[in-house]
Amino acid sequence: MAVAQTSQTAEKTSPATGNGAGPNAGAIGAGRIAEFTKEQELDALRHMLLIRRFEEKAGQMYGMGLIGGFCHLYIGQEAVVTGMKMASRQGDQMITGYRDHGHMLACDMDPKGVMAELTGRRGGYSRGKGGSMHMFSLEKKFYGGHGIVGAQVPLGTGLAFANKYRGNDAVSMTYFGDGAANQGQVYESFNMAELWKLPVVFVIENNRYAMGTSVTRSSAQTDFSKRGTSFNIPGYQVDGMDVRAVKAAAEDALAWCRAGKGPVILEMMTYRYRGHSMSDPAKYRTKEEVDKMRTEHDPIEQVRKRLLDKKWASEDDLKKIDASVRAVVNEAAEFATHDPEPDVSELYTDVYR
Ligand SMILES: Cc1ncc(C[n+]2csc(CCOP(=O)(O)OP(=O)(O)O)c2C)c(N)n1
Ligand SMILES: [Mg+2]
Repeated sequence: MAVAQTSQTAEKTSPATGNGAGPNAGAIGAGRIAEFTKEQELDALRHMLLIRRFEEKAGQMYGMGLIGGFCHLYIGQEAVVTGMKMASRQGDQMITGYRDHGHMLACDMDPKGVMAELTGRRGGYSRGKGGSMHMFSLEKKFYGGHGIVGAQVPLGTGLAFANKYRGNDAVSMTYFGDGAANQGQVYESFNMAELWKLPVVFVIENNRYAMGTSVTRSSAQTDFSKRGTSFNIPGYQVDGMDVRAVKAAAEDALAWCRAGKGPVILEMMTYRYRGHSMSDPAKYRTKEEVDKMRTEHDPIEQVRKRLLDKKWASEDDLKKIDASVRAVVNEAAEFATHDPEPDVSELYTDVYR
């Protein structure tokens, strides 16, 4: 299957070494690597660039004191959510933790509404009262935005239960980190998901660190694709820096779920370039480690290079795409800076008791 194939590629290109494919390698279809057309490469580039530029701008605005509270940037991990989304269908749901801006943008949520939520303004997705970690869009099938590590995993499993109950053919894409993968509630969810054959793809974004703790310091089993073994959930390691590998794996995993075969685990081997949150000086890793990832595995650079090599785009074309993405982000930042804060009378609205 695509994932088993990509795990071989991943040995050369992936940021982390793994043990290859998961426990049931080969169970989900034949070997296949997603070759992108020109349009698909350009689509992936635009989506990943939007996330990158949005996050860079959010980092700047945080530095200017415009964003209060927590702010966890997704820079470096863009290929994961982009490849997953490219393979998904309308109606599929997405749920994740607090490193969530990229997921919202991938769900086509309005960058203005996301940025305005970061700055606590009325036009934000939670009317300026939720902030970076707490945004939702029923319309775009994005279910948050959760600050409690791992809390989204039972919720994402619940979305899958609802899909099965309603017979609507949708799949829940439930994302969590390597740190969250050590939470007890994750395994209760795995058990129910397999027992009831729920349509959920558990996407473990292994960016090698949970706050300042590396996976090798915190995890007895660092091959997260194997975490479902005792529940009979198939799991695969995927090069999460290559959007084509992610899309191929996602297609197979989503098809498996839609065929009623139950959950799948995709361990995305990825990396975050910035600190855990804006207040993290990242002293637990070397500058060389980060630089190596940026120069050798950057997900956006990989697409840019392929486009140039195949002569599907010129440097000038790529500059134009970047400029158009920057314009969207600047407009969002402008809105988020000038939109008014919520009125004091809103203090007790939208509060559930
Ligand atoms: C239940 C709970 N315990 C601890 C924390 C504090 N905390 C916030 S993020 C985090 C690390 C999680 O790392 P990981 O799951 O790898 O996700 P990443 O930040 O790398 O995306 C911790 C321990 C929390 N928010 N909730
Ligand atoms: Mg992590």
